[in-house]
Amino acid sequence: MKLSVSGRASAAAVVAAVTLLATGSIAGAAPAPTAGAAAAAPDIPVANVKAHLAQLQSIATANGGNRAHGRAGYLASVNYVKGKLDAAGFTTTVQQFTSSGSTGYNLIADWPGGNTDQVVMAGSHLDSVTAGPGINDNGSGSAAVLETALAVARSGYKPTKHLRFAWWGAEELGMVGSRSYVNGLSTANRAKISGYLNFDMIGSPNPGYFVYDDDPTIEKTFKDYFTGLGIATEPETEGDGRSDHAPFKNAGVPVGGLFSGADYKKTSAQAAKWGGTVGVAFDRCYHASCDTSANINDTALDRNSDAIAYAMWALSS
Ligand code: DTR
Ligand code: CA
Ligand code: ZN
Ligand code: ZN
Repeated sequence: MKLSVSGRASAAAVVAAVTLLATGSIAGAAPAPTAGAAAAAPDIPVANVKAHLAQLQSIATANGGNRAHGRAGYLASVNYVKGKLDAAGFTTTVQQFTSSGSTGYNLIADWPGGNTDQVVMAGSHLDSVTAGPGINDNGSGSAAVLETALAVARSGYKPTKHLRFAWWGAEELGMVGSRSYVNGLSTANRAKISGYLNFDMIGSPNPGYFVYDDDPTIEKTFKDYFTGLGIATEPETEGDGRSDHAPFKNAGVPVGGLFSGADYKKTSAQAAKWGGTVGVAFDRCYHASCDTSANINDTALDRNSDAIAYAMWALSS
């Protein structure tokens, strides 16, 4: 079922809280990936990811300078992403919820095919803070997940497991959209989600390479990718409970993800392995008006985008 969400009038026409036929998780560690499929993952063109970021920047500029929950810039962001996915053959669903008196929207995109009793999900929050356009936080994750989904369509990938992609609303208000989604899943549907991969800030201008250490199988999948690039990673330790993987983890779904750093400062040991500037925050524009298209490190964005594709192929084969 395709829903177009554009403009307040049509948003009113959107059926509130469309019941998702999503499927659930298998408790315990995610199933081990097969190496062969990972080798088949395509390169994600960083130019394409940057083009999505340019669109999100334009949307913010045209809508009061932000893409925050309850503001026109957020709904315009949802419509942009949905339009690309609909054109590529995804089955999209818009889930509505209310937070702080405003209507919020999650965008869910299912790639037709694969075993729907085993669902591999990738997600990111699409909303910004009100202070700025939120290009690194979290246009970066949203654009990379979008381009990975489009790469699935371009390649005609037929995964063994079912692929689902999600863009969450109102994360900045406390993971409201993702919690609404997880709470709306039946126990059975939740038990079919074999893993949820979260991408929130993956293009920080003074980047680090952090891998979520919640699930060993998912963590190893990402670490193997970066080992192949000769890049040492660190466990992500500051984000527990601070992004959209938290509702999934609390519901027993294996989770993982990538992070390039926020307002913490890069140490000399980290600069020795990753480059960049010692004593400066990974993202000096975190939650600020300067989180614009200029607030992105292209190399980190490229590497993390490619890692998303690698993991989605490896975990769904
Ligand atoms: N992206 C931030 C939340 C956040 C802060 N540190 C981490 C580490 C890992 C994931 C997310 C975060 C926000 O949306 O405000
Ligand atoms: Ca790439
Ligand atoms: Zn934020
Ligand atoms: Zn964020």
